[in-house]
Amino acid sequence: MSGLLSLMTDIARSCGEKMKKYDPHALNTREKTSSRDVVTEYDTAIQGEIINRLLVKYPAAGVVAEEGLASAIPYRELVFVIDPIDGTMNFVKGFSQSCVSIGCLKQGAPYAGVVYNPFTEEIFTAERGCGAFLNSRPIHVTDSPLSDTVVVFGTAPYNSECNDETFSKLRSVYPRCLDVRRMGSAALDICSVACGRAGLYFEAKLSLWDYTAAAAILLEAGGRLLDFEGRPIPFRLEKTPIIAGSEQTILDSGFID
Ligand code: LIP
Repeated sequence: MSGLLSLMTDIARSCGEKMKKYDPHALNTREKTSSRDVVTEYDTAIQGEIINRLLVKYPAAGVVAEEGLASAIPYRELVFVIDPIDGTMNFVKGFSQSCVSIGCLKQGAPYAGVVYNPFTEEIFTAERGCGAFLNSRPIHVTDSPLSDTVVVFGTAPYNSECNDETFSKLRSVYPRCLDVRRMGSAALDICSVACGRAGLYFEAKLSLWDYTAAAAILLEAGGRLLDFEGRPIPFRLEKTPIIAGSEQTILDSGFID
């Protein structure tokens, strides 16, 4: 494991451990754009720690982060893309599907990613050309057809204009798979596809920090990451639809003409 991935992994682990010490009944939260879009004291504190520790080692790197550092992608060779707690609503409500997500773009493309769920003690890691791992064991997307897999999806709760498209896709894919799940963390959902636990993931509107770390893991696990038109994801700040799967499960979904 390179020094970069090792640092990202150490930081994700130590910040994840802090998440486990919280009391969901005594959590300071604040609404951002709506009651569905909240931030907690932990999101802010964890984001600060991640950025400080990364920039000590990589002072020339750029940073994009969900809480207040999302206005531009710095023009740097390395850019860290951080979601301090992905699955914030799960964290607030006491569901165990939330994670620390630290991604790294190199010349604008996914280079490395760490996604750590401290509640299940599952850490997904990857670096370009070195494979993808779950708790240090190699992972790969499923080689099954969609009909033999579970599909995970997101409901884009910050963007109600996506409801019709989301539930129309859900209705069309449901008969083509074993069952569906809405787990509440895009990063963990994409990692579930990377390790073959799920066959496909889709969501109509995601931010760069929701998927960058998991994208590096998915691509190293032999998966594909596309938008709803079948185009590669450009890794820019504009929100985008995401489909994650194997070549076969994406074809089987019927989402891409
Ligand atoms: C969340 C994603 C989830 C999506 C939500 C939100 P957050 O990230 O993980 O899949 O449906 O709209 O983007 O806000 O918890 O970091």
